[in-house]
Amino acid sequence: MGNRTNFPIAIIGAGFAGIGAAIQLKKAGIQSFTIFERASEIGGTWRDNTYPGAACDVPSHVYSLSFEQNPNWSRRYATSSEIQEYLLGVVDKHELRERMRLDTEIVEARFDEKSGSWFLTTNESETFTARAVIAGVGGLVDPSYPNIAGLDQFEGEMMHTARWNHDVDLRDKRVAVIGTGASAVQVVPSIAPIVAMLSIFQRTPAWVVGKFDALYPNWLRRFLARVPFFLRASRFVKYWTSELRGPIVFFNSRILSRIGVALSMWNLRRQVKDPMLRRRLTPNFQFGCKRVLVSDDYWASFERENVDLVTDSIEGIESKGIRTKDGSLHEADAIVLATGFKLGLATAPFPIIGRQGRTLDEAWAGGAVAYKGMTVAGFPNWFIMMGPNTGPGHTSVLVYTEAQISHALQAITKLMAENLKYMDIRQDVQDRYNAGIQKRMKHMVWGGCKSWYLNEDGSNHSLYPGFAAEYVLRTRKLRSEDYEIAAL
Ligand code: N01
Repeated sequence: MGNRTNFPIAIIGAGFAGIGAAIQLKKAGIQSFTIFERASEIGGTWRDNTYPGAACDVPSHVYSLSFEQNPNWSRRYATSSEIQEYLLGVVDKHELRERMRLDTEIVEARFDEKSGSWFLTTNESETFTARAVIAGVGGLVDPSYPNIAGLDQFEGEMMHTARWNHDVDLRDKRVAVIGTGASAVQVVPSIAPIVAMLSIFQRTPAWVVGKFDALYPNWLRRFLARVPFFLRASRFVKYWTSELRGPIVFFNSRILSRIGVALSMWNLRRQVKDPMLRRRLTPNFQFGCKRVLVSDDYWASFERENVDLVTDSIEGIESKGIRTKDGSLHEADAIVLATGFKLGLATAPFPIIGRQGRTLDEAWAGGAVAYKGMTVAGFPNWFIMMGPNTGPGHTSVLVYTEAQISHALQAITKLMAENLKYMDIRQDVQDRYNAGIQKRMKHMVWGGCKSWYLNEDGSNHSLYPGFAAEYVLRTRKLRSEDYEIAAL
């Protein structure tokens, strides 16, 4: 292989994607990488989301790195802190800390065509040069604060689920939760038993299916540690179970949707006795159109005396609470914003300036597009993790991420081995790929309602329209002919 030390690689972000990429680079014998992380600790989503009840909604045997399987998950769906511990352990095991620059935010990246290098500028105005960049900055990172009048007028405590303030004690307080998405279904049942009063402001009810979470007994964990074959088998089974259920979640098929609706309605009936309440909690959009939620106790929370479902729309926030359009003031001591995230994968995380001075935001003005979700024409040697149209609606995102890591690694290995200046995906190849993705999108269920999956114009640049296995097959082999290649 070419000169390994003269090929500096920047990994941006120390979440699952960045850590996974670093491990695989190391395993391939490539040591010349630096991980840049804007926060003071690694972990991404699992460092940031510490609200009560925060956990994975994909079984942990699949929601972990296939090359770092963990026999010790304490339960089927690990909590946020357990996942963070797992990531910390993996970082230590692979001695990644020495390659890490924490508290270092990349604020600009500029490609220099002459040298085939990216110049990365940090928030401290330092500049780093990288021959290749693996951008693992995450897709759902920065909290989305709702555009509600008077948000800053509230005199009580206010916090977003993704920025939980653990100094605030909610015990015996009147708490309002705005939002009923994946974060809300976890936080609501966790705080309902301890607060005096919980008002949940629902704009759109969600389809929720059973989670069937369970603790893994010690003997099983010991067994899985001793016989890794069964750990791999467990992952295999859980992965294929989610894949095979995929069509119910993503295809625009009335028949398949009915299966999902039946599962969800069963879940609602077993948790809520009151038919009136059930009606108010029942969605009126097609199953799968928004992310299907997973919980055994979210709906049951509404049966509690101290929990109130508010379906009147919000007029504004005042010093003492939330005013709804019917004129009522719902007084609260604390407001929890379970209002989701800004969609990071559809825009450049910071100014990224490629060939001929074109920015990534300019390239994505009509919607975020990347070949196989990873490479963008005009931005050579830049590999996006969890990029456009690579999100799953039905299984572990890490299956896609690992495919991306492997693809980037193949390209980087080629660049190094053949002493190339750069590999730039051909515009025609990228256009053809995207046309195929958008054509398939028409058969998917996501166009029928409003969700974070969609851009303002209704186009979908976030999810992958198909099975994870198909994506993995499609990305398995680097097709050099798809790239414009320049020698040094
Ligand atoms: O956010 P969301 P989330 N007034 O965008 C409501 C991942 N995740 O944090 O549906 C009133 O889903 C909004 O209402 P509506 C997962 O990929 C994973 O819950 O737009 N309400 C909605 O109910 C997930 O999809 C895990 O009408 C307002 C809610 O806020 C993604 O993160 C766990 C409002 C936002 O729901 C986001 O989930 C948690 C307003 N002005 C999250 N603005 C895992 O377990 C917004 N809403 C892996």
